[in-house]
Parts: sequence; C-alpha cells; structure tokens
Amino acid sequence: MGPGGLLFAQIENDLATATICLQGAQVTRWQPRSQEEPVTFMSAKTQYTEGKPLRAGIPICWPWFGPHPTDKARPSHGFARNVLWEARAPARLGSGATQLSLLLSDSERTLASWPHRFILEYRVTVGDALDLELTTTNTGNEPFPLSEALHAYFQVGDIGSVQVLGLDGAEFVDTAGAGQRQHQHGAVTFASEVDRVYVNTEATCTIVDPLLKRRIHISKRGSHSTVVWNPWEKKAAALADLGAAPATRGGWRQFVCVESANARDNTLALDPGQSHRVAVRYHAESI
Ligand code: TA6
Repeated sequence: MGPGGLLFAQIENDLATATICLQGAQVTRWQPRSQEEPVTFMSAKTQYTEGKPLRAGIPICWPWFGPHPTDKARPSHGFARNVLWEARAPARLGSGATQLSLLLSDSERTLASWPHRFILEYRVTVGDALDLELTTTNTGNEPFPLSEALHAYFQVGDIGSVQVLGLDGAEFVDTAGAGQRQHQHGAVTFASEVDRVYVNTEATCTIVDPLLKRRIHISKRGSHSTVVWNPWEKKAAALADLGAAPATRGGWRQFVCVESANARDNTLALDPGQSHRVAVRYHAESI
C-alpha cells in the first residue's frame, strides 16, 4: 500500500529499479543502474488519488486517446489509467530482467463507459531497457474502434535544450494550435507549448539531452502515431498536479512526453476475436 491508499509493485534487480502503480498499470518510475537519474519523470506535485492517473512515468491511454470522440463527459484518454488492474506474479528472466504481467478486462464499470468486451494484457519487462507490450483482444461479438497511447513522460535536464530526433518529414496534427496539419522539418525543439500527433510513423525516436548527458531511444512496433508534448508555462499552471514553477525538480521544464500511440488517422478497428499489440522499448545511453 502506498500514498493515497494506492497499490504499488516495486521491482529491483541488478539491472534497474522500477515502481508500478496497479491503478492504471502505470509504471511511475524506471531507473537503469547505468543512469544516475530516473529515465521517467514524476511531477513534484503528483496527486495520489483513487481514480486519477499520476503525473508520472507512463500512463496508458486506452481505449480512446484524448477527449472521447462524441461525449466530452467521459474521461480524457479513456479509463484504463483510472482503474485497478490485476497483477500476476513477477518472473525473473535469464537476462536478469524482471517481467510483470498485468491484466484488465471488461466489468460492469467499464461496460458503463464503453460498451465492449475486451481483454487487455500488459507485459512490463524491467531491465537495462524497459520493454512494454500492450495487447488488446476483442472478446465481444462486434468490432470496436481503438485509439491508444503509452503516454511516456521522460525526465530531461531542461526542455529548452532537448531535441527529439526521428520525426523529420512526418506529418503532424498541431493540437496546440488550431489542429492544422504540417510536416516536421529536422529535429523537434521546444520554445513554447508543443502538442503534436505525428501520424503514419513507426520510426524510432531519440531524445537528445545535453544537460543530463544522455540519449533516450524509443523504438516501437504496432504503433503508427507518435505524440510529442510539453505544456509550457501557461498550460502547466492550469494543471494542479504540475504547476507553473519552472526551475524546481519535477517541474514542467523537466519533462518531454514522447508517446507511442495509435491515434487520429491511425485509429484501429478490432474485429471480434482479433488482437492488436503495441510493443515499445526505452533505452538510455550516456553521452
Ligand atoms: O498527449 C498530449 C495530451 O493529449 C495533451 O493534449 C495534454 O492534455 C496531455 O495529453 C495530458 O493529458 P492529461 O489528461 O493527462 O492531463
């Protein structure tokens, strides 16, 4: 039992340490032994509240990304990040990594906000790399639409000095603006709010962080969109669990979200009996 009465799994092995909140199956912290700082970010103002995701690590957006397409009263980014998942016993792999599987399936509560039967399996492998596999299976009798994201918050030295590589030439929807479509030229850099859904890209992205002297590589399969987000000062101030303070550890200048998603043009349709898997690997390299 942890803060706010939430349940957490702590993983420690020779390669890394990690914390996973069973509410939302949210990896809230991952630090390979090779790194002096966690690779994931946690807001200094994170709120530990039942039914609310933590502003930390990797919340899972599922079965819709962003606002619900027709009903704004339903939770932003779906419900998977707000409910308790079932954890299986962890397994130690030959590599020295630890694997934890978590499960979520339809219940009265999920059927009330989304009328579809499903099984969602999440395999978290904690080692020098962090491997995440999210598999959705449609166990009902009708197809359903699916949009999703592993909404990863990465800790950086200062948002103004980082670059995100790997999206050169990709088309994006500018959600921070009026939703116009543009193409990326070169690296993504940050001097004001950035909120972009890059579509039709499976490319590996790299966060280059000269202050923390590392590169974080994000490679993926089964994800055709990449979302890049930093709220900048005004939007951060409007989020009670983030705030406007720029310079403190755990403030808005210390993270960038690079999210492995299927959203917008890449929304999926799953037939009865069909499964879909998103698999990502995060790896930090010192420079
Ligand atoms: O992925 C970017 C985004 O969709 C932004 O628009 C921003 O609102 C963010 O996610 C955080 O959403 P949340 O509901 O967790 O506050």
